[in-house]
Amino acid sequence: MIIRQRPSNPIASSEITPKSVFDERRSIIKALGFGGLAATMPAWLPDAAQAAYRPASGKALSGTPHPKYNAKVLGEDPTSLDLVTSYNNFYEFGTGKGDPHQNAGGLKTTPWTIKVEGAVERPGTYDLDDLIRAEDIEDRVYRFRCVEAWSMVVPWLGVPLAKIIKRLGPTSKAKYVYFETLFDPDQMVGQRRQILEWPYKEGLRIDEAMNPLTLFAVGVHGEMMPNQNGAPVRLVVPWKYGFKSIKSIVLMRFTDKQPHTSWNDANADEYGFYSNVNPEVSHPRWSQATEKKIGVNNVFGLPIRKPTLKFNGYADEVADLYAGMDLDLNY
Ligand SMILES: Nc1nc2c(c(=O)[nH]1)N[C@H]1C(S)=C(S)[C@@H](COP(=O)(O)O)O[C@H]1N2
Ligand SMILES: [Mo]
Repeated sequence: MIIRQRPSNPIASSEITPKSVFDERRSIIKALGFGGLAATMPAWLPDAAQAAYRPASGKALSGTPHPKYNAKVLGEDPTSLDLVTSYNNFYEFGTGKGDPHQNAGGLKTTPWTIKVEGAVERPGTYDLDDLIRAEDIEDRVYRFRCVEAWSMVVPWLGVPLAKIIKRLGPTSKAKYVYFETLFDPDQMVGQRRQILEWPYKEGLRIDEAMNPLTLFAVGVHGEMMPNQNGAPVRLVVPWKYGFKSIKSIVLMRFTDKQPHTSWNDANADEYGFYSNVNPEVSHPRWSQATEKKIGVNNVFGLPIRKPTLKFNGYADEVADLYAGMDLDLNY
């Protein structure tokens, strides 16, 4: 459902309507199968039979297993849920790897709205539950490579971002998509300090955003996305360094110019806009040729390193996006 906004009132109706009334109205709209905007966006609104994607508490979240992006084809075991949820980067909750696990528990993720604006036919403030269709959720195991030269293997649950973007109808001016994370220092203790310029900002070229690999992820390891991993929805862009995979998204803006991004703004020499995983281009302070596999130790109990793959092993799927570009310059 789209929550219409009057230009003079930037507050979503979910915030000014008592919650019980809001929920009731939502279910009536769902039961009727239209929301007043049906005429302009028939392919968008959920039909009456559609189940909310969020399962009842305690129930597992499931997705269609991907024929190619699974552990067997990858030949690597997924990193344990325990490690995926306790070794994190989420500066809104502190800069230590254990801080998000410690500090993100209280983040309120229901209801959750995402504002869609810019060069798009159907702008508005969408309830996340209406952006995500349960039947579109896929189960995909991806390599995940942080710019700090460590990596994991993660079984995500999510919807290809292209499906969502297509329904929103980007116009010919939509050359890039810009994303923002929630800004709420009351809930996000890390935002009380100016570690980065908040809110966290990221962006993709529209063809990168529409690439079939790019996921709008809502779960991991068969569970709803844990707060420390970017609940309720975060990007997963597996051929790019981890920081491109922005967490807890509240805004998507379609633009004709390359958007600002947090890490590029903070230090453009070290973090480029593209940030494709590339063993041939060193970070100014360390090599990117190898990576430490988190949770995988040798017989001496020491972490195993392995060579980093170009585009994190996804070159077949994405190398064409950068044909003719100098990847030393466009790092
Ligand atoms: N909003 C926000 N998104 C973020 C970050 C962050 O600090 N804030 N860290 C990024 C970095 S550097 C990495 S490696 C991944 C980590 O994802 P994970 O904790 O789920 O492994 O999230 C990325 N997304
Ligand atoms: Mo990272």
